[in-house]
Amino acid sequence: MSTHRIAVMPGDGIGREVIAESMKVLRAAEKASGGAFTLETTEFPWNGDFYVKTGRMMPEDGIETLRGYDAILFGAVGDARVPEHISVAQTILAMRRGLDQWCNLRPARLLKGAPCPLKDKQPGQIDFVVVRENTEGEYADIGGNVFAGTSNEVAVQSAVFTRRGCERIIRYAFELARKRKKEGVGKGELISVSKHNAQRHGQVFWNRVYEEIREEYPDIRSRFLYVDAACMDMVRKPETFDVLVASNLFGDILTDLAGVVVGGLGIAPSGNLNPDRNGPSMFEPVHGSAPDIAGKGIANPFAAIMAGGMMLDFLGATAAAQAITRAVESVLGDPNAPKTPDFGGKARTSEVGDEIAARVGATVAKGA
Ligand code: GGG
Repeated sequence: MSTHRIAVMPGDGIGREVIAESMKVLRAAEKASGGAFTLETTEFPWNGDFYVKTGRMMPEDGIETLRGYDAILFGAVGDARVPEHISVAQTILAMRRGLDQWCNLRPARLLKGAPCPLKDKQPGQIDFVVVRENTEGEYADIGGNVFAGTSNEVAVQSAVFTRRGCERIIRYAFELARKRKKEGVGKGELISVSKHNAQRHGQVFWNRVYEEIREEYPDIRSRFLYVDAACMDMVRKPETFDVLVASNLFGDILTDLAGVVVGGLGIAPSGNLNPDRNGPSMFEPVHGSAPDIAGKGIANPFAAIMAGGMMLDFLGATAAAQAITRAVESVLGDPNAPKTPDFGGKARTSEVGDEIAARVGATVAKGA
């Protein structure tokens, strides 16, 4: 039996509501595994309330505390009382950098029952993954302001591209394309997203590293797309995508679009991976705290539940992770199953979570 120690950080807004459902489903999977694995959880109330009380989003030793866990399940960040550049920097960006979660994996799969905004796209037709560089690039905390508050004010924000950072993320993406091809889910194709025509230092470097690494993967068809062309093709012909690799900012923007293309951010999960496994990885829905619907009990929990499934998969509880995927697909594809308003239903967040948990309980395989 394996024991996985999980740090649970619901965060702000709807993060609390959807993480409660994710935990419900994880517990159902744990129970149904018949003791194959257990989850030992600790909840950390590090969020906007914590900031109001202490002046920080997490304690000074927060990252060191989290380092002692096998994985982190995170909800959302965003509280009107905290400047957004502070709340994001002191939570998700701090975890990604501090715990070397250098790979942000964001799958986009069009499932039966998901409200795809594109005409004529069928379930199963869209299935791609964006591999987002997660610790440097445009989100590196380098820059400053001078002459603040005057008409001469200057703000400088630098993007950082290191050889180590670019090589490891691009190589990871090629390996993923190879794995997906072997498993029969991918076409064996990789697109490197860049903007090297306009950003002639960092992005030219990114592209050069990509050109070098693609030589190692003659079995994978690869090409580059400028980020603007990648946005257009994600709308026009997302079925042509398999694996995309992009810098931090481009990956962030592209994956909101990807989420919407396959039904909305309510169904977009994400894994912030430390592939070297020398620190915990963090799993979260792509969506933020959605203050407009927070506390109403109508947030869509699919993304957070799927993020929980990604976490189990990363921890090696493969059968349980697959059971969560099957339960999500079965609830989503069932016109009579509860759905939240963003998916055209009238159900509450907890009703959707109950239904998925019940179906996980019914289908999880022993031995996870
Ligand atoms: N659950 C993810 C979340 O709260 N995201 C808010 C956000 O601003 N994310 C920026 C990012 O993922 O880099």
